[in-house]
Amino acid sequence: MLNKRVEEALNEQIVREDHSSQLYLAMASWADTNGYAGTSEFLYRHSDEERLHMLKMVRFVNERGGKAIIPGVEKPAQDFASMKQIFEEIQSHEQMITNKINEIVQICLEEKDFTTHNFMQWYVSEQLEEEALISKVLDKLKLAGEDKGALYMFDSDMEKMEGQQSNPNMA
Ligand code: OFO
Repeated sequence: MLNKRVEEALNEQIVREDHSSQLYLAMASWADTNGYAGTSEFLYRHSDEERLHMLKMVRFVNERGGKAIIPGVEKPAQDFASMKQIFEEIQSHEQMITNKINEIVQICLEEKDFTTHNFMQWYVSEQLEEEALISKVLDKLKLAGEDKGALYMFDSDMEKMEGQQSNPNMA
């Protein structure tokens, strides 16, 4: 059976992964309707990835004899001032997620749940990749500044920009 404290921590993380997916979907929709077609593709993909993170955790909790609680949909912000605001928000959101993932790893150690500790390492590496990716995007945005031509180039680059390299193994 899954340790109760670990199960609760994982269920709280399921809510956060779901919320991340919705938040990035709202950002994708904003970008799509504000002339940033390339960036919207990047954000749609990112939203899908977050949903996979949630599903991976749901399956794990259930496989280990716990019960995954499926959260309701919380309406995220719908309007953003600029691309810079979007990516700064993603950066601080992902930093918060990294802290939460680390807290779960700590709980696993305290409860001596080494199986979940092992499972969580995938999320630890994923966060490392995501934070590196977002800071790369922010560097590009800073270089572009307010220049319309540079922002146009940025947007078309984003369409091709890879998301996470690792594949969320659902098995
Ligand atoms: Fe980037 O948040 Fe999922 O893990």
